[in-house]
Amino acid sequence: MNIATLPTVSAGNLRDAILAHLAYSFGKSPEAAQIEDWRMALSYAVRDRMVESWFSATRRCYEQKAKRVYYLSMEFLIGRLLEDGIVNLRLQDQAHAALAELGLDYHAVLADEPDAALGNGGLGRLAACFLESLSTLACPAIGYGIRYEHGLFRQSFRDGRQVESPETWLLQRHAWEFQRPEARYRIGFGGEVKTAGGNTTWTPSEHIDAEAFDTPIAGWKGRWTNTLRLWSAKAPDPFDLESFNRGDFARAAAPEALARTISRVLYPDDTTEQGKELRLKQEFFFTAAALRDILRRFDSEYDDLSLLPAKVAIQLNDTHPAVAGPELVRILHDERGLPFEEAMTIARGCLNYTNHTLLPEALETWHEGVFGKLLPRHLQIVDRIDDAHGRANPSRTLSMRANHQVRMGELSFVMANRVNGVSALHTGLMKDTVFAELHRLHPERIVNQTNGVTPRRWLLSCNPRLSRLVTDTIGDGWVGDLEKLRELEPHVDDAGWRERYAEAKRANKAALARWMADTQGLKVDPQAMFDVQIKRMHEYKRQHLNILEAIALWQEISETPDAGWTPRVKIFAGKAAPGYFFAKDIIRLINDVAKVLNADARTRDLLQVVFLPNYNVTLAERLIPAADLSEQISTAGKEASGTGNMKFALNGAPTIGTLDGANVEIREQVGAENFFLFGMDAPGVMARREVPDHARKAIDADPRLSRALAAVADGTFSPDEPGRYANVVANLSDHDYFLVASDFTDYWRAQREVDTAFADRDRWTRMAALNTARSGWFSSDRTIRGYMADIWGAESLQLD
Ligand code: NBG
Repeated sequence: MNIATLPTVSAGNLRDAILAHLAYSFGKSPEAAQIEDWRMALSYAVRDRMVESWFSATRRCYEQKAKRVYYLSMEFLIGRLLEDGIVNLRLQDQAHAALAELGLDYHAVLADEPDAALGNGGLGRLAACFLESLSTLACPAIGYGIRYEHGLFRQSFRDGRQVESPETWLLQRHAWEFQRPEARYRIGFGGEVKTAGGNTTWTPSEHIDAEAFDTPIAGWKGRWTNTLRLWSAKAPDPFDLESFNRGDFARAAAPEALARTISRVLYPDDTTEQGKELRLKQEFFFTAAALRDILRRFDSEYDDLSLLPAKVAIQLNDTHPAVAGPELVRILHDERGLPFEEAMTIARGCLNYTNHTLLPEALETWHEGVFGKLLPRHLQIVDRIDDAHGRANPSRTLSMRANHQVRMGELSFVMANRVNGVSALHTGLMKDTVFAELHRLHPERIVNQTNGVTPRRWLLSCNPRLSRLVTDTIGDGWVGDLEKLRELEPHVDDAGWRERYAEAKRANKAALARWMADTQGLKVDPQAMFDVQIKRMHEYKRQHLNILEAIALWQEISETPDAGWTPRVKIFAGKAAPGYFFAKDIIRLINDVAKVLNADARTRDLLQVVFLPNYNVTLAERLIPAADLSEQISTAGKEASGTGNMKFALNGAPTIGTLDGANVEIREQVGAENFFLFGMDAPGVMARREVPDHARKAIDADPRLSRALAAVADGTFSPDEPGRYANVVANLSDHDYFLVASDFTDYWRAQREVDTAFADRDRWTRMAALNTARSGWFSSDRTIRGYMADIWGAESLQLD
């Protein structure tokens, strides 16, 4: 069949396509089909519609000899894809109708899809938003990552404690990937390096094959489709027949099992030493496979390697793919015979690096023992790169090879054409702190690209009620050009329009309350303020500041229940890395506090606390449209950007937050009067840390804080084990690196301002609506345009 002749989609032919796939792709009759079969059949029918633009995009790239962008990332937190596809192809009405004709509920079918949790948090979700924007902008691009069999662990609670179990998204059938057995590369590890006659050769001692799985990513209106290519690890010789014939079945199967470990699990961040070597293997595995693939494609079009920087832009998403530097130099020098300096120059012309955190513990380093054992040739090349850089910059004092470590941040910086931060504040701090010296040597290299989020997922599809109102008001041009939301501003003055805006939020809240009742057995009042903090659990994000404020509020409400309090439901969600015990204590504390507060008949109509398990993209899509207040309360200087903050503002939840990450730019955009600012700024934080006993002083100065901490310490929330939180209390009283105590008083003040503002519902609706109208700048389309112009030198290809 000529795919170009697929008819335009009506509900009728979508229904026929679903039935055809049900029969011919899955061998099921409608009578026998389970929900998963229907979901797969619908997905295939939708996927068919992407293939045409996928082929034409590829063709266009080759015809125009376009520069391609390659986004290398350990994580792509793509979540569910079916609705994304339906929305971007604008098949919602047809899909609803087709399923209805088949006697099926649209939402139930969509909800059957597993949430592909192939990331920890913001870094991975950003990569997923970027892929969608790259397609929307018709920028030729491929995302490269790992096809983890087990994504981020599944979280549940037992007695309030986090329990982890394996994520098994691939146990269900996955509709979106195309296996590419022909795209398979052999990746080496270990072994030895020999130099003879001026040539160096690396002979690895171990090999693992990387096999490609491609997922099409359709942009808005389905006009352009790029590829997400994920690598799966396979043994070169899957089966040892000799052992099998001897009856040693375990040994016979061992090569495959061993190889597969490489793509088996996504590492939770912030964990400790265990698995370090395996993680380095993962990093090299996917990076090396991506580079081979990139060069194969380049070789098929060009025969002059000096053209590489003009045709290839590689983005290193954090330092995880930093071995791309030495690996590309190795290929160009050892395998292709270019002089070392030239190999370095070409590699540097292609590579760019995004830094996503300044937290010292998150800046990757590898001990030279491990690095040299797995990648002996690369260690030599790193040293040569470092020498060359040192010679070219004699005033340099730093090296990428300090204390027997290989420092991936420095390596990435030195090997990059451009280095970018992810918000204005973060980029400034990069220049002043971790990369101060490199910035002095290369003042043109660091650029800022403030993060963004895709409006297709984070407004159009997750919040249909608000989207409908926006489209009714200003037309649907905002979906592809989010800055158009500004056109809503004049309507904010119209009381009737504000009522419609408020109605959308009320309906979203009622839906969330129903869902919480049905699935979690929780009863919450949808009239109350929904105050939401959802993100990975980390001390710098300060979920403990939030729960301490809840405790203090509860204590105060108990004393004066009739003081006109604004009813609130505090909603938390987030996973703690399994080895991060302090963060796990905070989860347990929040659950313990929730138990006591929610059982208190005197206060529970005014204050409730809820911790929803297993935070993921799907849960975020459910919570954000129903939020009234967005908690973005990190210690200033620690949150590189945040992207949840943007999603909340866009969906009409004003922020209570510090001057950190992209909060700063959100406040500029939405207006200071529509943002609840509190706390120290980044310089204030640094100064405060120098004050001896800063935590004690803050606690002594604030009776509310002292009383809240005392309740945690005396077992009010853990009567069966009063000392359970001794460690948390000690940390906050003595050390308090993240300045929870020092920011508490101002946080309390800002929260009471929130109460007052929320009590005047019309005022609140105005603030919320202005947040929506002024968040257009946070589209990832704007961010990607910035990368294309300032980092990649890539162009949008003409769309018909
Ligand atoms: C995270 C930051 C966030 C930021 C995302 C995306 C890492 C290492 N960093 O603030 O903590 O929004 O990256 O840039 O996950």
